[in-house]
Amino acid sequence: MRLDVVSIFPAYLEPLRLSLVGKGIEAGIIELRVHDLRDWTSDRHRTVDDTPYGGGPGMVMKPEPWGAALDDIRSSDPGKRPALVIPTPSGSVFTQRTAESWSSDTWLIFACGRYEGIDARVAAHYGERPDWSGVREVSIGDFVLAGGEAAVLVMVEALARLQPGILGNEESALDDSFSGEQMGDLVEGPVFTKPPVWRDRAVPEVLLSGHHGRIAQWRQEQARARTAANRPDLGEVT
Ligand code: JBZ
Repeated sequence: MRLDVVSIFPAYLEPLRLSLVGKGIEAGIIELRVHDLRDWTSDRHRTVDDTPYGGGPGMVMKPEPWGAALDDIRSSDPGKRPALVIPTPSGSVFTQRTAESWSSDTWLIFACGRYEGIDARVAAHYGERPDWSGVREVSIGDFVLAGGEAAVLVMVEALARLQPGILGNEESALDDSFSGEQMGDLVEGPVFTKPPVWRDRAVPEVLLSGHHGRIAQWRQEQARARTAANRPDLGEVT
């Protein structure tokens, strides 16, 4: 899977070279290219923003650097059609279902907005380009970020761990909270490791019992209790 990220803060994306995503890059499963939008400006001040038409607070990202950057990056592989991903608080919510659906895409180009966002003609234009595979405006949740970079870190990690060969343990991707049908729509319960007693707290005895049926039942009860307490929105727990 090829991933390109365009940002005015390319250093923000450096953490993607670490840990699980970094392993995927080193293994050749993920090809990550990060670009500085200012490389596609032509004025002395490398300007990427301007005042909003119609008035209002803040600044808006100019369309020309975006058009030049996206056309250039797209032309680096005429053999496949990329989708343009634009993180924005007004987009649809990116969920585990979204990650699953995107995980088999061959090429995603992420456009990180700053200020009040990107001139809307950029999304409109690439949405009509036959050599692109559509525009996806997404938000990672109901809070406001200062720009799209942190959202891209989140989305790329969610996509990377779904790539075949990245997790190592193919089971753990399926077992996690939200991952799918495994436990119904429940979050995971508590986990424990050695030592068996720590600061007077013992590991629940059922987990030491070796009785796999009782352990599975206990874990499901714990998951239900946690879901009811922390995530009542996930639907009635029976
Ligand atoms: C997001 C201007 O760029 C932004 C600003 C806020 C923001 C995003 C992009 S993406 N918030 C979110 O996913 O919540």
